[in-house]
Amino acid sequence: MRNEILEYFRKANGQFVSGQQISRDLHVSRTAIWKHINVLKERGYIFESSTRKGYRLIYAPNLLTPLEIESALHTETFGRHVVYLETTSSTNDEAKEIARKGAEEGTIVIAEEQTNGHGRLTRKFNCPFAKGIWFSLILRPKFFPMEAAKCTLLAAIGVCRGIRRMGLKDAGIKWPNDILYHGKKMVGILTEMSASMEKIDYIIIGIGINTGMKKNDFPEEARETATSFLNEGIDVSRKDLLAAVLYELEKEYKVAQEEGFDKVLEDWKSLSVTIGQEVRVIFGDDSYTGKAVGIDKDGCLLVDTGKAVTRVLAGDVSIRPIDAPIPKR
Ligand code: BT5
Repeated sequence: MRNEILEYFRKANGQFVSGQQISRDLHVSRTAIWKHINVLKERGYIFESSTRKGYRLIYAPNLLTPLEIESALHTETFGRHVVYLETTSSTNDEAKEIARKGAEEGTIVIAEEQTNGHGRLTRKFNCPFAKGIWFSLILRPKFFPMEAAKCTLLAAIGVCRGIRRMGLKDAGIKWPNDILYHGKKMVGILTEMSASMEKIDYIIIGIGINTGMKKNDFPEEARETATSFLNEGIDVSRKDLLAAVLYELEKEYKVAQEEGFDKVLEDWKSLSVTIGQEVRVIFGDDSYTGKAVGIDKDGCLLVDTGKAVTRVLAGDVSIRPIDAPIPKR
């Protein structure tokens, strides 16, 4: 209902509308409207009210309602269906739920706030209200299940290009799933899949991009290693950023389908900040060091330890010695 009320005010184009009129057109009580308007005010919307004329919307904050998203989109299918939630535990969980029920490819679930955003394993990902873009994209690719891991690579390319377009020209990909800016984590990506042996049912690509995060919004262990657009001096429009990311994601997804993964790997390498660096590979309690020399056709990182070249299928990689080289343009 709150979205409908907002849409109503937007259509009024800054003109006053009376509570009575809204109540009649939307079939809700005037008290309910008043309560919704108060919540919207708490969310940063500014209304002017007049006892004679009613209310008019004079300022809408930088939120990601379906209407805002639609006004910025330039994709064919990605983001054309939006499930918008002010708050949820995790958009990946919501997306799984609706994918199971048949939600179509390209649908996104987006939330202003996640109360239990997750990273890989059991790690948490902090997602406070409107301080980032927290969303999940549903894909139903024709790839074989064993190729699904490559969707993370594809997603990283799309997101990296999207955030470069919005001013962070030096953003680069750290294998396998982070986007760094000058060595600091700007984006986390979590890919999850449901598949049988022969066929992928759906893939959920969960993406968290830090826009207005300040130091204290990050978990303590990430305060020195994470960043946001705001931290980097850019007051980014969240809807334009989302639109740019979805556009680039859709483009790279087409590349994967039409030209195959060789081209995706090539694109990934051109945006990588991992290859060529001394790295530490951390896998559970074990770790070893070496030089990242490439990725193979399955998307595994190749690390030359001096004795052999190992294939890293999963795990964490930290880049030494400064865990943060400035990527080459
Ligand atoms: C990731 O995991 O980076 C994947 C994060 C994916 C989040 C999106 S948001 C939408 C969707 N819904 C979800 O529930 N998840 C996805 P990983 O590589 O495991 O990194 C997790 C680590 O990043 C944590 O242990 C923290 O140290 C750090 N961290 C937590 N919040 C952060 C933030 N906002 N920005 C940067 N780093 C953060």
